[in-house]
Amino acid sequence: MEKDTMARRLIPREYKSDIKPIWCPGCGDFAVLNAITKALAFLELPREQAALITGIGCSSRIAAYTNLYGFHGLHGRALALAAGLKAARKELTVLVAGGDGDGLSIGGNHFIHACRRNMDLTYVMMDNEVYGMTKGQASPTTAADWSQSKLTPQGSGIRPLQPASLALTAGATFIARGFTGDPNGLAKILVEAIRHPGFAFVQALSPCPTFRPEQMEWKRQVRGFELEPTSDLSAAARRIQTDDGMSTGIIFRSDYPVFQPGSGTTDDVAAGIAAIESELRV
Ligand SMILES: Cc1ncc(C[n+]2csc(CCOP(=O)(O)OP(=O)(O)O)c2C)c(N)n1
Ligand code: SF4
Repeated sequence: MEKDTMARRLIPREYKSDIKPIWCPGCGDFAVLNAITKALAFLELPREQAALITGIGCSSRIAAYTNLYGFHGLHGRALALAAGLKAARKELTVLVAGGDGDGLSIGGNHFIHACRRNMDLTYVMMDNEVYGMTKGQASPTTAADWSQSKLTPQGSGIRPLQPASLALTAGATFIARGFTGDPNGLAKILVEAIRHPGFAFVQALSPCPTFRPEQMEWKRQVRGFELEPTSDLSAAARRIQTDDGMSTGIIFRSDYPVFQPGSGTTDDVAAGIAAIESELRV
């Protein structure tokens, strides 16, 4: 990759690739792409100093739509790959992205351990409360009574997971919720998440107009920037549990030692590969 270092400041569009997104019109994921590129431009991050690692799903296609280093990995394995990359290349800013299915179903175990390990990664979960790519099945964040999927015509009957709550319990040191209907607010959150030393989890409420058209109402339900960060665990837990999941802002931020195996130089490629292998065995 040609070096941006010492070059002029880039504008958000210059962090996008030439590949045209194939997301459906109105998909919230467009706004996540815009928010990420805005945040990178604000931080003046040279493209060759950042990587975007994703799993599989509509949302995970985002890696191809930026011109950062990237890897469109396996379903649910983005965090494992990212941990290995960060172990080997400490100097890279490593972003990770995917859907609620990718991160909480098949990738749920990796999510828990990424939170407790506290490596310096920024993880954006595009939460549309559905499996979009596979045509609209219930995900771990889908309400128990959502009955529009042919697989669960009477609803799944299973309580949804609250991603922020899981992240807090598992030890994430930065937890935020943004909304694609407020791309500037989401970009601000991402700036803080990338700056945060340690594992930063950002739940991006990202509507799927194709399989969850009712989510177009979120723009009337989501409240902007109500949350100011607390570093108090029990206050954060109370905040998450007493909220309807529609407040946005930084919920929790705390200092905790960052886990960085090895010296993080390119000599540590073996350490990176070992980290990926051990993650994939979890
Ligand atoms: C190992 C494996 N299991 C299942 C699948 C099928 N699959 C592809 S994407 C997906 C879920 C997508 O949902 P989500 O992660 O929420 O992303 P979205 O498409 O909604 O953005 C599933 C189950 C797969 N590709 N690989
Ligand atoms: S199916 Fe849903 S999540 Fe996938 S691209 Fe279309 S609107 Fe977006």
